[in-house]
Amino acid sequence: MPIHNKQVAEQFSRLADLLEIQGANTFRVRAYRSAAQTVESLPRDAQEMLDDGEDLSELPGIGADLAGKIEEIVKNGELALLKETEEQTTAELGEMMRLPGLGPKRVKAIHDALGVESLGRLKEAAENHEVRQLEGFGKKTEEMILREIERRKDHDQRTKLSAVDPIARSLKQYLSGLEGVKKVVVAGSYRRRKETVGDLDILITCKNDSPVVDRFVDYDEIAEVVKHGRTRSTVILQSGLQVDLRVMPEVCYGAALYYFTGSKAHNIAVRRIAQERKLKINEYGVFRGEDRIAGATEEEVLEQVGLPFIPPELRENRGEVEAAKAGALPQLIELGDVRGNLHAHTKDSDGKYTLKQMAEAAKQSGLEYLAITDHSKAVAAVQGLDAKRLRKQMERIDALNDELSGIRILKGIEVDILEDGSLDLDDDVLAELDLVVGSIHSKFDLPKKKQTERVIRAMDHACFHILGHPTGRLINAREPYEIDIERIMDAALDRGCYMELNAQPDRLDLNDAHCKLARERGLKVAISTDAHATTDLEFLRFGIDQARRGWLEADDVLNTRKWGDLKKLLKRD
Ligand code: DGT
Ligand code: CA
Ligand code: CA
Ligand code: ZN
Repeated sequence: MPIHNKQVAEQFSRLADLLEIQGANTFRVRAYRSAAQTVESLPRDAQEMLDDGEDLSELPGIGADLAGKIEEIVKNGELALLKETEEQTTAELGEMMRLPGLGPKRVKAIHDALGVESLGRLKEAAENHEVRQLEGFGKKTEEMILREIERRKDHDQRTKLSAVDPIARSLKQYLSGLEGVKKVVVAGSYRRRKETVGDLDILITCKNDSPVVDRFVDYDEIAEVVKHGRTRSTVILQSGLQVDLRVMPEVCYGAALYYFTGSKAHNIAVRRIAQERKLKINEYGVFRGEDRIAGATEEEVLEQVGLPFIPPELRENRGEVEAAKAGALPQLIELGDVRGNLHAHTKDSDGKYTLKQMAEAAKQSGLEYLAITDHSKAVAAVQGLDAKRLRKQMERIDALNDELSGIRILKGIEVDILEDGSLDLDDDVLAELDLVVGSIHSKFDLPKKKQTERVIRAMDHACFHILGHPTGRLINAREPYEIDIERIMDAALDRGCYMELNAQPDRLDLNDAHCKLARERGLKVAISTDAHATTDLEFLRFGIDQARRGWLEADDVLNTRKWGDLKKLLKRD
């Protein structure tokens, strides 16, 4: 049975949680946690890599032992050590620990004092104000627990796009191989490339009477069959993801694809236009009275309602229907438009590869330039660079540029924006760099006005270029900090600064709506992978997905330019 990276990563991070609760050695805990991250960010399924004979122990932070464990999970579906550890710990304690603000120590304290062993019981205990009686706990913690339990419920139901990708690919491959199947397409939010996906909506066309639905429910990754009809079915996969499958006649394919791609709000807006033309539009076609006048392709469906093709990423009823009507749809950016990457880490801070390895990987992936932007000294946990080490790195980059051809390495930094808006390095060293990305990595909880002014003050520095991951959110894990993003955009525009769309699939920060706001102001965006490993350079495609959802054209994006042209844009007066 295929095991996807998401499942491998989940087993490692669960193991780390449980070991932590047991008070295991922190290095061991950290090793499993980092292995989870590494596996989750692999561009291909570990299973596939093993099938191709690749040596997983060559991955950063994965030694022989961890590589063996990955193989064990892929082969057996589970890790014996995890099972053992689960039996030693109460299962839900691990879940409780994942609530932000409740570390292993606090979970242990609640468990020991109140006998709480499940999230349900924890919720009760918080509601009955039992938690605040404990030493070191207060009303605030209780409220936080209740809030986080609520929030988790929402998150558990939506899966990050990056985790859905390999699952959808496998399923599509399976379905395409079934006898009689003609077309297989994943519609819904997945096709719109939304950052998280609620469920997969799959459309199939096939030869008459092919038993496709019966074959679908045989798929070996299915955990539960919820519905099984003749032309439709709903199942839950092992990964927890729900799949809705529909078999449609070929003549309706375009109409069905259009309908099930959504979004619902977009469909409703288009239906209104159809009604003005005295037409009816649904998943079977476009109808004038009883006559079906379109349905086989999306293009002909849209043509009948007087609209050009609208890229799926735009279909959110955020103005795309009006723009289509007016012939004013954006010419969306594509992966091939990108020439360089403006945020990457090396071993000098928390990256996993050397400067040279990163440079070669960037060249390999076809980039013309790569900015090395390691952390600055305030991020002490990863040994961020001080001026002295940064200058040394700059010398090494100069030497590397002399040595390498076909790629230019830019001298950069991801400098910390300190609490008062000053930068973590002096202006004189910052001025020697090609590129300064400034980011917040501390004091996430300042009041909105303070947080906003902190960032604006940072942009006052004449050497500041790009605001890194501008809202700090982590999808399904951390809310954005309170910040007035529109005010910051205006300030950036005033000062000749820019914003990042961080393409890490956990971040995607700016989000789609923010990108659209930036474009409307004429503020340019950098789509950067924030690569911590060579394989992370592939995150670019998630950034492109989000940028397209945000209406961005190639010209709206800084790093579609040749370095010579970009350099001029970075010059501040
Ligand atoms: P998700 O699954 O929550 O990430 O989001 P979607 O957009 O995939 O939503 P889903 O799976 O509920 O439905 C798939 C598509 O089917 C949706 O995007 C539009 C279409 N659809 C579903 N319900 C309705 C409806 O009541 N009216 C219309 N016009 N379209 C609908
Ligand atoms: Ca869906
Ligand atoms: Ca659905
Ligand atoms: Zn950062």
